Amino acid sequence: MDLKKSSFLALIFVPLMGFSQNPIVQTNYTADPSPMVYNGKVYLYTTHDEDNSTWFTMNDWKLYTTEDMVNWTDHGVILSYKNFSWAKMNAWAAQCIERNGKFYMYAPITNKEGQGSIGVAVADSPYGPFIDPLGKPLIRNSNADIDPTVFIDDNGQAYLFWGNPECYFVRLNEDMISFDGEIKTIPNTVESFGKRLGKEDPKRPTTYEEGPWLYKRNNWYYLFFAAGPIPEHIGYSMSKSLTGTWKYQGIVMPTQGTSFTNHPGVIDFKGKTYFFYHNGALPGGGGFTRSVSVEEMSFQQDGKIKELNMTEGIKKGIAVLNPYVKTEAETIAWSKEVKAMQNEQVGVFITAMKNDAFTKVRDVDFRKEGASKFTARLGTIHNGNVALEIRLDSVEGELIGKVEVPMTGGNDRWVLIKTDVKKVSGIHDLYFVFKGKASSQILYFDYWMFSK
Ligand code: FUB
Repeated sequence: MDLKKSSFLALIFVPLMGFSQNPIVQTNYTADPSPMVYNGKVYLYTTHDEDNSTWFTMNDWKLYTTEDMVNWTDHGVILSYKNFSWAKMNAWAAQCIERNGKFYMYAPITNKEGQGSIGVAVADSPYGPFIDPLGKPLIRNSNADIDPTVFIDDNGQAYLFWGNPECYFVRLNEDMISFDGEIKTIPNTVESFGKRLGKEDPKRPTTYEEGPWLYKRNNWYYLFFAAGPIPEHIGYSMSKSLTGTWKYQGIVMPTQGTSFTNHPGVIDFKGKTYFFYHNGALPGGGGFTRSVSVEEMSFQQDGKIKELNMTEGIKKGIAVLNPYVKTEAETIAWSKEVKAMQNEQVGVFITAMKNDAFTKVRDVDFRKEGASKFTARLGTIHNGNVALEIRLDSVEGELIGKVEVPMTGGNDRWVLIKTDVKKVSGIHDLYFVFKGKASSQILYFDYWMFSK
């Protein structure tokens, strides 16, 4: 990306107001979405912009999952650039893919010599732990070795595509940690990627910028990419073969919002196609404090894509949530003034940062028989006047229960509290509203469940 132009971004802003599902994570800044469907779940790997970043300050990758496309569970950091012995810094846009029960994460990192490189880390589970089996980069081709995307074709042949300002590709071997043959480049022609508008730049004759993503539908291959000039939009090309010839098709999502980069990720899940991207829509958000969002994508009869805008997000979930099993407090449809954190004692948990901070969980199915007890693991550093309210259907909706949280002394010390609640049945949106007089870190919340 051409960073000189980033200040232009201050000038544009698309407000996302009213009903909100986007950005899908509000408890941290996330970027560069890499969704993967596995065993009836969406695994969304993201990069992580550190709070208050004024540059790409990115140290690790995070994982979020959903089964209903509206409630997302935060699994915290699953890999850091520090897990690669040869890395100096930078955990940029990565992608994870499953093959024969193993999970391969392709990750662009700056090596100790300061060069762009792509590593691969392997795990037995989508949650990690991911281990670098090579002890060195998989790709060290040019300083443009960023934004890897991986694809396994129907015949089992895997490919890695990547790069800025050229789009490189190579065939991966079946072991997924080595490659076969030479690295090739997609011709950076107007036919492949469309003519770039704006000031002429011989290094960037087309709209291709970075962030490639591969997808296949009805025997058409799609190559989505972040397109220039800066600020980026998302464009796409189509081909009957992965190795080309690629033909530019136009814009998927125009430049919108306050991030000067964007980054595509596309999946099919339970009969629908979803398009993930990022913007700067969270409070404090911008080009270096980005947030991942998602839209439903649809196609014309000829396979072309209907242009998308950044919206408030997915209006209708595709499954209900069962409140009778332990549910993580970091399973959230929407939240305000809440941060996700993690430690050795409980893994990921949330912290309410202010009085009236809240989390919303959508489409909770209490069924006909209903619930009248509630259990939660909580903690606080404050003595008295700290509570969790349980409300239905809106942040000011019916109060069905209230848990007074006793002082535990820290987020490494917790208490499990079981309490009676007003009987609730049927499907509701559930709101946890956090009350306390302190100016920060009101309470810690790890998990909850209802019972009869
Ligand atoms: O997140 C760092 C860089 O910004 C990514 O590698 C690009 O795709 C852009 O999103």
